[in-house]
Amino acid sequence: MSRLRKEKPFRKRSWDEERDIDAASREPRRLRQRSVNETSRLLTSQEYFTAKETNGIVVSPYGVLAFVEHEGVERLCRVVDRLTDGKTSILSPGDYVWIEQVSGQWMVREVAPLKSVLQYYSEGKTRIIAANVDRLLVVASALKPRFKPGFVDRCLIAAEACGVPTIICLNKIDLVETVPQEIQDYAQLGFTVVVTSCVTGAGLSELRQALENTTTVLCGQSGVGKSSLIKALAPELDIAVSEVSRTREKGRHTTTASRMYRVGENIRLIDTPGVKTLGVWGVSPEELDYYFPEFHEYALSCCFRDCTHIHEPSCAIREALERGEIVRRRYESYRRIRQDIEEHQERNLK
Ligand SMILES: Nc1nc2c(ncn2[C@@H]2O[C@H](COP(=O)(O)OP(=O)(O)O)[C@@H](O)[C@H]2O)c(=O)[nH]1
Ligand SMILES: [Mg+2]
Ligand SMILES: [Zn+2]
Repeated sequence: MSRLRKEKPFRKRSWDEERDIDAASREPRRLRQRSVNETSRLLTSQEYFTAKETNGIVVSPYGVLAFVEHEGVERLCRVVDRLTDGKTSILSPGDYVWIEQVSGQWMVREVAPLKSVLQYYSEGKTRIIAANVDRLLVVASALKPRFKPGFVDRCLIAAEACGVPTIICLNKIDLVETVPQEIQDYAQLGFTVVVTSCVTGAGLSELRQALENTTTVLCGQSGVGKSSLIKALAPELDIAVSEVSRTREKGRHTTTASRMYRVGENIRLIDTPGVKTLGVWGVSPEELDYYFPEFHEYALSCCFRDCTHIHEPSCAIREALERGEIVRRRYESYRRIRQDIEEHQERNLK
C-alpha cells in the first residue's frame, strides 16, 4: 500500500527544554528513584501546561479526526496533516492540544510534549494507550471473570515501567464471601487497593476519593466492570457496558480505541476497551526483579550479582521464599513473567 505522505508524523520533543521529560525517561530504569505508588513526582496537568500553549485535551482519536474537550464541550476536529500519516494521527486520549477553527472546521494544530505516557508493546511495536496520565487503575473482578492475580502483576509492571503509579481495584465483591488472599497480599506490599461493587455501591466513594484530581486509565480484562465503574461514578454519562461495547469496538482499527470521560470537576477517567493485556516486553529479564518491590531487600544479598533467582545456589530471594517472607504466588508470577520475556526475546531474535 502506498503511503500518502513520505514524512512521518512527529511530535515536538519539547516546547521548553527544561521540561523535557523524554530525557529523564531515557535514563536506565534502575537509576530512577522509585517507590511503590509514589505520586508526588508527577506534575499536575495544570502545572505542566499553561493555557497559552494548549486549549484542549484529546478525548478520543479516530483516524485523522479526534474528539477534543475544549471550553467544556466536545468538538470533533480534523488533525493537521503534520500529525498524521494520512490514515491515523499520533494523538492519544489525554494528549494536550491546541485547536482552532479554520473556515468553520475545528482543527488540531499542535500537540504538547508528553508529561507521561502509558504504553505497551505488541508485535514489536510500542503502542500508546493514553498520554499525560497520573494513575493506572488496574481493575480485576472477584468472579466472572475469575480473579487472575498474574494479570494484575503484569499491569503493575507495565505501569511501573512507564513511571505511572497504580491503584488496584477488585470489583464485583458482591459475588464472593471474602476478599481473596492475593488482594490482601497486595495491600500488605504497599499497593493501594480498593474493593468495590457496582451492584451494592460498596467501595465507590473510596474509589472516587482515590481518583480525585487525577487523570486515570482503567485497564483490565474484558468484563471485569471498567465501564460499569465509570458509569457508577458518573451516572449522567452515556456509557455502554458489557456485550454492546465489545462488539462495537471490534470494527475499529485503532489499537488504542480508548476514550476519556469526565467525572465531576476533578476526575478524568480513560476507558480502554482494546487493552486485553499489557505486554511487559519493554522490561528485560535482568531488570524484572526490580519490579517486585518485596524482592529489593534480598536481591543484593544473592551470591551472584546477575542472579536470576531461579536456579542459582545461595539465592537470597529463594531463601526468603522458603522462610515464608516472600509470597509464593508472587514468586511464581515472577518466574512465569521472566520466562515469557525470555521466550519473547528469543522469538524476536530469530
Ligand atoms: N455482580 C456484579 N456485576 C457487575 C459489577 N460490575 C459490573 N458488572 C457486570 O459485569 C458485566 C461487564 O461489565 P462492563 O462494565 O461492561 O465490563 P468491562 O468490559 O470491563 O467494561 C456487565 O454485565 C455488568 O453489569 C459488579 O460490581 N457486580
Ligand atoms: Mg467496557
Ligand atoms: Zn537470587
